[in-house]
Amino acid sequence: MELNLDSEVLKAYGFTKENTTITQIGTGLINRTYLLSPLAEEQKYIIQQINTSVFKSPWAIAGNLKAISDYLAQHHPDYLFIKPIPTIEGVEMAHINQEFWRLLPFVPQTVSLDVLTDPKQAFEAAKQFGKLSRLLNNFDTQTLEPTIPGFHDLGLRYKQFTQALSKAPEALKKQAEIQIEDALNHKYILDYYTSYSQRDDFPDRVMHHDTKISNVLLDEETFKGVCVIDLDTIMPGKFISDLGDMMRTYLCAFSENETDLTRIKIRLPYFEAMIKGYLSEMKSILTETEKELILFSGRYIIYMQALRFLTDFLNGNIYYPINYPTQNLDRAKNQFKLLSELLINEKELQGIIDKNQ
Ligand code: GN1
Ligand code: MG
Repeated sequence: MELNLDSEVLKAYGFTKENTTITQIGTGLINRTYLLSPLAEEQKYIIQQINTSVFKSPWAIAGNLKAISDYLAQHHPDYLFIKPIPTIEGVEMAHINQEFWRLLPFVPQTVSLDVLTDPKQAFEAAKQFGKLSRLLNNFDTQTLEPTIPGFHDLGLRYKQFTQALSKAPEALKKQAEIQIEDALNHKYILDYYTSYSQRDDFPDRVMHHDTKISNVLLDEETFKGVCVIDLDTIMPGKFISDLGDMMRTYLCAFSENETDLTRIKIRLPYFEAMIKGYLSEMKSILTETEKELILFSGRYIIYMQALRFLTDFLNGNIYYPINYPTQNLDRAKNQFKLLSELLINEKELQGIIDKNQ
């Protein structure tokens, strides 16, 4: 595989192509990630290029991580927060040839999973994300800059969908006819969200915003949660973002790329484990309104992700990389199926929430 990593970037961190081995890792859709192993060191590193068409102000990411890391070092010094290692010149990122790169320590004796195969993993992951928000409960969210403005603003995502729809070629609209219907028919989810968003006891919290299982490191032997990673989208948000994205990605045994929709089913034991893990950290700080919205978080995020994939398909696939022309449409179909499975199971899911509150 060709290595798109300029030796100047390595030099900024004191490495060369000769004294390291570098392999591409990770399944993220947005940033390019490599494992860097210096020949003369035990410690390994992650070196990552920030996608600046998605993250338009990379310095905002660096500033947020610094503010959070300083706060945690002062108030919760034992917490493992993976922050970037500065360049030799003491800068948070290497800015070379219009590209932004950062170096992170690789946490030894940990694994990151692509799929969950045991509800205990859902418990551990949910606990880690809950813990981060709980430890930052008294941190002033106003000091953080949104790294993607309106990232989880469902109103904005709906608007982007309708704009894409108004501009899309007829052929694409025809191909996506059913999913467009789905998007319009579920608009009540947006209306419900809007009716809550101005409530006083629905605070902004520090949210991770991308709580898929591969963003948690687990101990390679015990499978206990160690820390969370992929911190670009840490910014102020509503608590339904993290919990909802866990519902979206933990409850089904197959990912958003699965095209056999008969496989898209909800796994109740994973839901229970996830709720237990999340509430073990967050229960004491959630407000009454937030508690009311625990179940809703699933609808909110799954619907939003379906809209985002569908929008990108209608826009001609300008955001999410694809392996074949209709992949974003297939992803949208998958997410709408997941949404309908969620809706079918909601009564049971609410019962599980009530039991654990
Ligand atoms: C993107 O690149 P990755 O996989 O970490 C996206 C998330 C989506 C996810 C869907 C910045 O995350 O919001 O949920 O794809 N991140 C951004 O797979 O848009
Ligand atoms: Mg991510």
